[in-house]
Parts: sequence; structure tokens; C-alpha cells
Amino acid sequence: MRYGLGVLTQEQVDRYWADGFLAIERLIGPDEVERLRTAYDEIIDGTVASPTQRMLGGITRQVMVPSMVHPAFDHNAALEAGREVMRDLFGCAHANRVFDMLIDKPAGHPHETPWHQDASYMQVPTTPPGFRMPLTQVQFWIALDDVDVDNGCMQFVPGRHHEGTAAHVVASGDPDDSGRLLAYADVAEAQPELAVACPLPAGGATIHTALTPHTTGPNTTTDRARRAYIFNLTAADVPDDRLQDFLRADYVRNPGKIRVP
Ligand SMILES: O=C(O)CCC(=O)C(=O)O
Repeated sequence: MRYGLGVLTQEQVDRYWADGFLAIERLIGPDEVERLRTAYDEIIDGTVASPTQRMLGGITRQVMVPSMVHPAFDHNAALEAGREVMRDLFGCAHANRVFDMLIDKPAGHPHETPWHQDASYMQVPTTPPGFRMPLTQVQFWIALDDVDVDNGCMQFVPGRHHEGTAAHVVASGDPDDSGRLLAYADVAEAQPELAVACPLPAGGATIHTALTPHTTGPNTTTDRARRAYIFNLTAADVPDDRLQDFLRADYVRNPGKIRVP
């Protein structure tokens, strides 16, 4: 299937659907990285007040919906490029932003973000096992610093996004609070031995489905920031015939595991 192909190559589109994630070396250029870094720091240091700032699981700084408090996160080149990516993946004329956040791991930040699937957060305290999230929603994780395993880049297990949610538990934080941190109940189920780390230059991004197992490590460096800007886009108007093509192609690739759109 060839739809938009404004940002991604056909090979990248195919890889995304096969693996459930994709690393994009350059989503935005250095000027936009700089603008977003400045905005990011203004929120983290309190120059711009953000009532939705909290410690995820009591351990890692998270700012929910930064687009509400800073115009740089409401309109920027990453969102525009993200919408192009959605066109490439789904052939949709438009993609809605349904969520955005910042997760900050400064130098020396000691905590991992444990293995999880984003769909596990859909219910409080955790989504029941077997839940199948529509794959028409994509999470974008934009690196505003150069990232690798040492400062907490994203790591994924490929090819698992056609399974439903696994059992998750509250790793830390109040189980009834939306700021709780979730983790696979049995980490072996995530198959961390198959993890693919995604080092990126600043301005690069990863994209993944809500069912793709992923983690980030602590920032073990003494002098490197790790500022992640994250948003979710959902394909708003996938034409029926294309959705059908897309489902059929998915079914052919994954016999017996067709997902619910
Ligand atoms: O940025 C991080 O450290 C973790 C991000 C993540 O796992 C997520 O957004 O689901």
C-alpha cells in the first residue's frame, strides 16, 4: 500500500507494521530542537507554570499536556511531521493529537521506566489482560537530546503488537492515581532478551503502537540530559476502503491475529 510517503519510505512503513515500532533518524531540524528545548526547560524550571507537572510513579518527572501551558508544544514541526507520518501509515487526511507529555531524565536519574505496553494504562489501576487497542493510534517519542542506552533511549520488543495487553502491576505510586507507574507483572513475558535499543540524534524520534512492549533505562551519564517530548496521534479519517486494505494486509501478515480497528 502506498499512501502519503511524505516522510517515511515504503520500507519504513512496512517495517513499522512488521515490528510495531520504528526509529526515525531525523523528524525535526536543529532550530526546532532548540526552540523545543528552551520551552521544555522553561516548564521544568518553573519559568512557565505547569499545574500538571508530577512525579510519575513518585520517581520520574512527567509534565502532562504541555501543549496547554506552552505554545511551542501546541504547534511545532514535530507535530506537523508526525501528521505526515500518519498519512504515510494510514492514508488519512488528518490525524488528531489525543495526548502529549514530557518525560525528563536528567543526568544521573537513577530510575528505569519498566517494561510495559501503553494500553495497560487505559484503565485504573491496570487494563485487564487481553485488551486490544486500535492500532490507529501512534505514540511519537521525540528525542530533544542525543540518546542512547546510557541516558535512557527507547527500547522495544519487535513483532508483539498483535497480541493483547499482558497482565501489568503497579510498579510504584498510588494504584488509584493516574500518575502510577505500570510494569509487566512477569517481565519475562515482555521477552526483554529480544529488546532493540533505538539510539537517536536530537531531533530523531521513535514511533510505536499502544501494544508494543517497551522500556527506557536510567540516565547513567553524569553530564547528558535526556529530554523526551511525547505525543499520540490518532488517524482521524481513514477512508473505509483503505482501512479495509490495511486490515486485509495486516491479516495476511499475521494470520489468525487480526486486530480490532
Ligand atoms: O520516556 C520514557 O522514559 C518512557 C516513555 C514511555 O515508556 C512511554 O511514553 O510510554
